[in-house]
Amino acid sequence: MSVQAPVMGVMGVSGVALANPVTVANPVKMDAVAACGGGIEGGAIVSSAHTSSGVVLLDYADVVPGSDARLLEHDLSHMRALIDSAIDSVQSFYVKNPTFIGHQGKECTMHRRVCFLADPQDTHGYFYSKQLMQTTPITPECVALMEAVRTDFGVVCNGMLFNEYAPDSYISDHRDAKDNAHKVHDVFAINHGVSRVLRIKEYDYVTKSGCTKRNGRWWDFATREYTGLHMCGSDFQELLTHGIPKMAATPEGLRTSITFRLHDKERESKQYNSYIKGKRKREHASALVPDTQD
Ligand SMILES: O=C(O)CCC(=O)C(=O)O
Repeated sequence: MSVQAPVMGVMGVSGVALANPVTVANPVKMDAVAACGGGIEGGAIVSSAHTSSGVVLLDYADVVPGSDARLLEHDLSHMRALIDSAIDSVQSFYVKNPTFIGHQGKECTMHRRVCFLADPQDTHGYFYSKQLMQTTPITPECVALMEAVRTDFGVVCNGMLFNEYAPDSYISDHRDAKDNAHKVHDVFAINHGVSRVLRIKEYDYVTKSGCTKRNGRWWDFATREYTGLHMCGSDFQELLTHGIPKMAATPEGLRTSITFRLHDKERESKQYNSYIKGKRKREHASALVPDTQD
């Protein structure tokens, strides 16, 4: 059994059938969700099912037949020590609230601490919003954890992105790049620390972002410490966004996520060249700004 079958409604802007407007739960009652291990859809807790490869939290084929997008949850309690030491090993590499120049020259901030580890021979770094996060060479503790993730869950990966969230930190709805850097579209995330909400939304092709309550569906899941969340399927990153929103009542304490992806320097070359071009353009533009100081 997977998530409850939705009531199908109007055709959405994306061309896929969307459900009738859903009323999304107000601040999720974390305890209730964590206790059942399920998600909240339109305010109702949906069921989850155990499979040999984890618990199916969301099977999007129930919404859009033919889709292979699924969200699975895995118990990682046997990896506690590995997870703890990997997180300890990266503490000095974090960058806090990095800023970058985004769309139309707007200064944007990433509201969290982040670092990216991989072998620089495998990748130029982590690409996001036309930016590049430099690669920190991978620590032995991270190598050990990555090896365990590969062996136990068959996740093909060579890079680890750490996101650390304080109570007021968040990551906006987004889709992960599904070409260039990531040959395999699956993203495997480890949860550590306090429970936060992972929000999955249908992608709205008009606004190029997650849907609203009126034109699509969304699901909230409580992240649980020492579990892995596996966003898998060839169309997951095409049809769905994910984010960690700031809620009205976010628990005190830190949450860290470690996401594992496969990076490929050769496939990144187009993205890298366009990043370098953009960087040169920005540097050139700022060199032309007159110095107004005495
Ligand atoms: O913190 C998380 O679980 C999500 C991180 C994320 O969205 C990402 O790395 O793309």
